Amino acid sequence: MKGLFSALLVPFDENGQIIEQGLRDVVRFNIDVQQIDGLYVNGSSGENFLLSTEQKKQIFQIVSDENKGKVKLIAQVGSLNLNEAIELGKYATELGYDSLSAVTPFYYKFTFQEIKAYYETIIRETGNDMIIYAIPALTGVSMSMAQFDELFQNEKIIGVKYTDGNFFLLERLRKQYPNKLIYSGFDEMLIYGAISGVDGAIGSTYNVNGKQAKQIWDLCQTGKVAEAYEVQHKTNDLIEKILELGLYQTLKEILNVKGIQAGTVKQPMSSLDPAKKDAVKHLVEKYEL
Ligand code: SI3
Repeated sequence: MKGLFSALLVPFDENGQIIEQGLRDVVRFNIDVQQIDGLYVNGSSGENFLLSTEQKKQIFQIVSDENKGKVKLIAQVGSLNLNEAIELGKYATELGYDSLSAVTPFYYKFTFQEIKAYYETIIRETGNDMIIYAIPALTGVSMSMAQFDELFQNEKIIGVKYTDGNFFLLERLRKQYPNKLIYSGFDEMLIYGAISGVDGAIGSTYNVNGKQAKQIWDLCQTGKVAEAYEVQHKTNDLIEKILELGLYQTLKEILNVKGIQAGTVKQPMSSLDPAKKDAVKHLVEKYEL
């Protein structure tokens, strides 16, 4: 369960339907070309929170079928509807997903005891392992060290996908929990996670730039931090452009340029402005994606 995981992009057509062949091709591209170690399925990058339960299941099934046991699979099943989270968790577990993950419940100001009960319920009902998905910037849920301490007492909670820039807390977690899996979530901060001793990273841009991310990762593992930093600089030039053009729209357009039918994003997100297509093509050439 260590290494680089792509937070899988999902191709949608103009009507918001999953493009099955496109999805299969994105999975293959990640495994064969980007050489990632695993896939994080139905996360933010999969536009999960815009999908129906049936679509989420369809994605879990197609990805598992196309993967054929090649790389590790993590199923993000978190939902404000706990019944849905359980249903998805059971489904992904039956399909053989290596672990579940669930975003901290958001929108309502849940108490920590409610958040803890949410994780315990999914674990009890599915019997699978759980990786907490902590992304305070989007959920508004910032957990303290004491709260992580309480959650990590449960041995089925095997780790955290840590999408945050609080490296003090990350360091405290790493020291206190050498046996829990910690995944760095922000691709533009990969080097800081890697030198802090995380077990891996999960990110959207690895779908198109996994090889370069792997260089940063490998250089850090062998203590070549200055060299890793050079690659991170180049990577962040690219990520900066991607964020300017529109994150998921641009990542999908990059795949489209590479000949993969990655479709578009799901409404209410808006499709890439056609005037930006040339800029995306330029990125593919300039960064040799
Ligand atoms: O699917 C997912 O859950 C993610 O991709 C999470 C991941 O942390 C990404 N965050 C979001 C909100 O997309 C990052 O990979 C992010 O896209 C990247 O660092 C660019 O900011």
